[in-house]
Amino acid sequence: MGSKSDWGVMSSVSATLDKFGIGSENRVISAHRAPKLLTEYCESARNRGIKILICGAGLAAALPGVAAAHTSLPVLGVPLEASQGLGGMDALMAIVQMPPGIPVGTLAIGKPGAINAAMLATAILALGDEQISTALEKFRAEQTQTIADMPPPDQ
Ligand code: RP5
Repeated sequence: MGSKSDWGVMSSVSATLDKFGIGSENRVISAHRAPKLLTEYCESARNRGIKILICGAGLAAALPGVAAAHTSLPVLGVPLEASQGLGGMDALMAIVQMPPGIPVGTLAIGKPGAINAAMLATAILALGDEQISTALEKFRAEQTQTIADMPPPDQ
């Protein structure tokens, strides 16, 4: 994430991955404030065994795009609502409009996007991992059952 101030939302990423037994590391690395650190991190990620990068940032959110420029690993971007910003639309526009050839899978603004970035990463990893695939299918079936079991609202 681009700042420690993003953690309130981005903590949902590792919390969601934990449910599927997927390990993760959480780092604050700003594309604008620590560009060299970001380059080093992204360039070494694959050799350290990292499979997917999930980047959350607010304001002029360059983090996911610059990360994608430095690695061919899948990069998922979560636009965040920063306190001095434009409600997250600023970050959404910055993250979603990548030039062709350098993709960032862009999720929804804020917590729903953070959770779904982890869910999407889980689905990608499930393609090559039976245990994760089974855990994901179980989660989806239970989620569906929760909706089916939901009592109708009082009229
Ligand atoms: C972005 O600027 C960060 O991702 C954060 O959402 C926003 C504000 O950062 P702070 O001023 O709170 O550190 O780079």
